[in-house]
Amino acid sequence: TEQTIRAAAFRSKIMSADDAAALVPPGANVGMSGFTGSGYPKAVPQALARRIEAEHAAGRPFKIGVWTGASTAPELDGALAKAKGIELRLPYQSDPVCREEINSGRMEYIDIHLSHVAQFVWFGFLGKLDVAVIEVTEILEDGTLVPSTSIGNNKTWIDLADKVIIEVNSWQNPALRGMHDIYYGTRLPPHRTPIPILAAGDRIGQPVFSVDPAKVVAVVETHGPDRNTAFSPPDATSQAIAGHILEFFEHEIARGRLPRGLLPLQSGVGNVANAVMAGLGQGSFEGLTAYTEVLQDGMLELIRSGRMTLASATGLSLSPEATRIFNDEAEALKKHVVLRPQEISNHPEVIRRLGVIAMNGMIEADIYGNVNSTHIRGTRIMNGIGGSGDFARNGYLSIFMTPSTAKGGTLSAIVPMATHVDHTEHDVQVIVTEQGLADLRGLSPKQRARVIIDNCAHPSFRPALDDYFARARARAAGQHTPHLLDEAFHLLTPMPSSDKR
Ligand code: 0RQ
Repeated sequence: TEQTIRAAAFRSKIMSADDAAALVPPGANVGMSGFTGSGYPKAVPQALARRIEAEHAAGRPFKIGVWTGASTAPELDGALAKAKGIELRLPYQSDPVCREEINSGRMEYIDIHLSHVAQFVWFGFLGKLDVAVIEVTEILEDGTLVPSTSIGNNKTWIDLADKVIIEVNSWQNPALRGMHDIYYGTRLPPHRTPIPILAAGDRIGQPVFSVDPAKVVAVVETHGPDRNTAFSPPDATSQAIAGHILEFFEHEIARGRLPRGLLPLQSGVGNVANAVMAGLGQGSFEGLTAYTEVLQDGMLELIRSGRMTLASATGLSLSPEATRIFNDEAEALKKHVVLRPQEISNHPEVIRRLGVIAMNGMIEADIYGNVNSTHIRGTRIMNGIGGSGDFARNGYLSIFMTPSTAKGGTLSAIVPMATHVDHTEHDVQVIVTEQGLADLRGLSPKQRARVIIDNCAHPSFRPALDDYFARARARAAGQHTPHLLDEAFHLLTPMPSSDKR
């Protein structure tokens, strides 16, 4: 305890997770730490879920608002959703129980661009933040807090909540200290000044959180690892997608539109993203950098091999094996990794200035290049937009990738009209499937449709898409973006009954 909680004033506030959870009133908006499975509180949310279940059993209503950085873990989203304790959740989530609660209509969910969340709370757009529950690794002598494996919105939660509950997780490596860069220069309009980041690795803030000690109502000690999802090794489809992207990069270098070290990379999570990173490790690229949200296995390997010199992110998203490596080598990795608040890791101004190459997954794209990242059949949420919109709209290049079919080949990922649009045709420059790559830059809608169908659609769906496009060209009233609204969704085959998300 003396080592991790060094400020005596905070030691007097040490209590059990159950006692800390008792300090959260029904109806409170609670800002929790946590970003894609890293740095979330391990004990208080579960204690809160137990308390909520007990209250419900006694016939008393009890729900809270849950605000996070991004997705968390079964111990947070899963436990609270299972207890039917969440009135409203924001932003990105990926928990199966949470997803089911949202899609059944029992839980409200607001899907917000990750860079917007903190400022919306400062603007007062989302209401009052009552409590913050934040995982840290240490409380220093001067009462500042050493962040854990993600930053997310923690600075904002600590600044704006009335009550702050701190979880000190002794499982996390103390060597994390110094890896973080917490920017305290954000202001509200009209008093804003430029964010002074000119290169991915620039440090512009302080390595710790400041907190008003008078607001800290509880300190809870924990000892547990982050949620770590194992990646399956890249399959043939992911490798084919990665191959098309790497060939495209070589082509852009040859045309003088990209330097050999490329530009700072942003990449989503998942197997395709990892396959792209693995591919970059085998290519001739040197001096790579990343300005991204999450540091995943593939990027860690690029750093360890010396091909990537610097990665800026807001959280880790590592497999158990990569977590072990990261912990063993944290001291050396500190020179190459910066963790920042998500309003800075995803800041449109910085993304535009640095010229980030955005690479994100999608559910479906239509023949004109509108991308659906979030909704199955236009109605059921999968995860959320996450940071994909921050990067896609503001990046130097905006790439979206997916296998050309889903559900065992029964559904086409290329459709006549997207059932929900997260990224409009204006924000999408490149679409990639295992079939090939469609470079949409400089093309009109009808020209886009031709390359998307020819290069990206699966051969089994190409004739139907060709037929739709030909008849839309013959019959649609408007010939800028020709559509047949009475049959735009006919290509959708019935959903397999197994898909009851
Ligand atoms: O469901 O597992 O039940 O079969 O969607 O699809 O192919 O496993 O792909 O894990 O890369 O996820 C867009 C969801 C892709 C993700 C999305 C079904 C498919 C499967 C997942 P099953 P895959 P991925 C950085 C940037 C938005 C946030 C973002 C995502 C499931 O990339 O959430 O980009 N992106 N953040 O079967 C019906 C289709 C389908 C379909 C896929 N056309 N029709 N079902 N599925 N395509 C990270 C952060 O921001 C934090």
